[in-house]
Amino acid sequence: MTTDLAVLDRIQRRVLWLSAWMVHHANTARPAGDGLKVGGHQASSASVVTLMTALYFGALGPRDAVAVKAHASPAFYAIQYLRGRLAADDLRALRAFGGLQAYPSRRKNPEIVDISTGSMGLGAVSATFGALASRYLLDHGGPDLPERVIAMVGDAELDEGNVWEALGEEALRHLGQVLWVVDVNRQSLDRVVPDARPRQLAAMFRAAGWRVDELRWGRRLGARFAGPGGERLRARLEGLSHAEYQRLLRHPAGTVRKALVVTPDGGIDRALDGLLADLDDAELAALVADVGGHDLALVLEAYAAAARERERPSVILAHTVKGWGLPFAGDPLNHTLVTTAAQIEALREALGVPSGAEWEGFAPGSPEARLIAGRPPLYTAPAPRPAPAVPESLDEAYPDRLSTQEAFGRVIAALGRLPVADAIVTVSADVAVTTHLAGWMNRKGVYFPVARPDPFADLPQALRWRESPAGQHIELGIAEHDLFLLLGALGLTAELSGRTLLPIGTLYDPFVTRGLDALYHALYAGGKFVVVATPSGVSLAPEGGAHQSVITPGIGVALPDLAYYEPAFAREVEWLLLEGLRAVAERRESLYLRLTTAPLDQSLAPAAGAAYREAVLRGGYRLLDGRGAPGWSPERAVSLFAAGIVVAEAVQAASRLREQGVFPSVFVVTSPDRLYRELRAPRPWLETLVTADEEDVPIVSVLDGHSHGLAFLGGALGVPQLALGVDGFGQSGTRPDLYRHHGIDAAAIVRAARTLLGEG
Ligand SMILES: Cc1ncc(C[n+]2csc(CCOP(=O)(O)OP(=O)(O)O)c2C)c(N)n1
Ligand SMILES: [Mg+2]
Repeated sequence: MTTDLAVLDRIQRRVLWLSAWMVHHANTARPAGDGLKVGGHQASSASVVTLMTALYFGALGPRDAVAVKAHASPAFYAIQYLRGRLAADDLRALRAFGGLQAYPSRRKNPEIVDISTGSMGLGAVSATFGALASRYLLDHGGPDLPERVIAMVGDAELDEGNVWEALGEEALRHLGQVLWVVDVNRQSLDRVVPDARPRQLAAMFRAAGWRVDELRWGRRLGARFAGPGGERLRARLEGLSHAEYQRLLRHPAGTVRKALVVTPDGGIDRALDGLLADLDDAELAALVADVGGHDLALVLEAYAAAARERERPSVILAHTVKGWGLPFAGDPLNHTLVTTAAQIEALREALGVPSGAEWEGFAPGSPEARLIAGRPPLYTAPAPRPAPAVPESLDEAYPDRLSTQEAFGRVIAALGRLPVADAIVTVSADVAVTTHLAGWMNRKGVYFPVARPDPFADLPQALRWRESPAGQHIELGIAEHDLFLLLGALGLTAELSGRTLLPIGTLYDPFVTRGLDALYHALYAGGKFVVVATPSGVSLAPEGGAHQSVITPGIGVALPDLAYYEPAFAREVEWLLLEGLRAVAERRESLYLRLTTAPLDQSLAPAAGAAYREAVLRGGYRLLDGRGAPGWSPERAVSLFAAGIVVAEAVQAASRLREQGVFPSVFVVTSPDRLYRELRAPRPWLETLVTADEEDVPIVSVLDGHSHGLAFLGGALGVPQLALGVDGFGQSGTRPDLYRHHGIDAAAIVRAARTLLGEG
């Protein structure tokens, strides 16, 4: 054990060196050209060097996946290099175009990064939902992979509310395979963190049902504390505020003693002074910096204890020094500091790295190389199995009047009868019933890692709440961050565990923005899933402005890797949901369906058929054709483009316009996003919708959401356009009230058309 520790210590010094050096190199040796600072977080890396060395060279098993604290990426890359998974040239390209990313990114470096991190708080939580996803897989006959999930987290990162949103989720309490390692360096970006924080953290993790292990001091200080009079030293150190302790770390060695033994009234604590008399100044300075998170043996013990816990998640609160071993260790402003030439030179000497050997690892046959060679391999996900086949259509029969939300409920219930349903898992943040998942849930049950009796089992209930490990619906608290991070995690099991799930999440459309950062992260991290957002827009009329969504069409258009659709008719919902699931199965993209509770007359829809289906998927189709009417001329023609529920308004407007001698065509836009994205295609679908004789025909667009969602149409077709939509906050009223108020009703469409024809 002793030899191992000595070898591990030499390894951690090399990790420290390489992480500091690659950042220094990125900032000094590479011509930047643009005058921008490269940056790279030497101090944040140094603070986890011991924790990460102990993990990657002493604790990690081949079935363990890791999410690394975003700002520790240099230390992570140094470790991957020493473990033979990166080359020195990779390290040289840190933060360069095409090189290693600033923060660990599965999207860019899937061969080494298990779980993407970056935006504070999201990485550790996605990893933890990843553990829930793998538990779900295991409970549904899948592999037990990854077997453990370990997240390294910054202490100030835990300020982010989404962390506690997640830790409140009851299912997580049952995940014994989760370990968080918190780097308690008592510093954030700008400041020393509040003194009560570590105590609060321990209490909050305990309250969430976690096993808490705190590594406050190292063994050398521990031994002193246990010796005669040692409690006095402990009381003195633990009585210091964070800022006072950080100050102690910054003191020149010669002044630490004075700082410790001088009492507030200017006297001398003789007992304490005597207690420290056997230490010279340098020894004393080193002793007070002996925190638990830099004591390799303690850290290894803590990892072993956490691995034995199987019933509940564990957290290790490891006290560390930000910038450990660097000249700016403990400096409250060290977050963005990068070593000077003189400082890196001194560090090289201090860490025993020969000049010219800056990029070297360990020589073959050296004790360090032998230790590394003896470690089990790092996690590599199994190759994904072929995904389940998704049918093209269900051929459901729909009633004459139906909303797209009701259609979704029917489609998902019908899907439940097919074999592909085995791969489907639904998730909702406390709105499963109101988003029409009840039929599906009755059939498939609710997932919970342990079976629980239904307290209402003997009473008549419209929805059976049967919770068991076999269930296929996961119900979350009212926590949209959790919804999107869990969807992202369930949507990444193909890559991380070798099994493809088809996750479908439901929420109210106005609350997409509530979880938007998490949705963005889930997509960036590579998750593939379906989001059904319903109801949307002001069509939810009496519910008022707080529940109506205005800006989500723009979000749907803008988010990468996510196809946004707003179907009008029930058949379209069926086709789009099936196609979305196929896109998930084939790892192409995610789907965002924006639905409504307002019913629409289904007899307005085109007859079902392959051409109609293709047009729906491509983003739109012509519903009513004005060109066939006697007397048609382009000067008297107008194109009405409508998305979703307001197609009914466009159809009504068309009929009034015809009465006024105008020749309207009505186009249904099923996806503003698809139409927009495909503008750069050689033959954009939008251009195929209109004909050559319509090339000067102006456009009125309308949707139940902000007008800019369709405002690109006129520019794309080179014709004048008036874009109608909801450009202010909503309010309560009837649907006609609100459509009139926001100018998206048939009358407003008619007015806009006449304005464009110069008859305003
Ligand atoms: C959501 C978000 N807000 C702000 C930042 C900017 N930021 C980067 S690091 C940091 C402080 C992190 O402190 P901590 O988690 O304690 O990290 P460490 O001390 O280990 O560097 C902040 C605020 C960010 N990356 N993400
Ligand atoms: Mg910190």
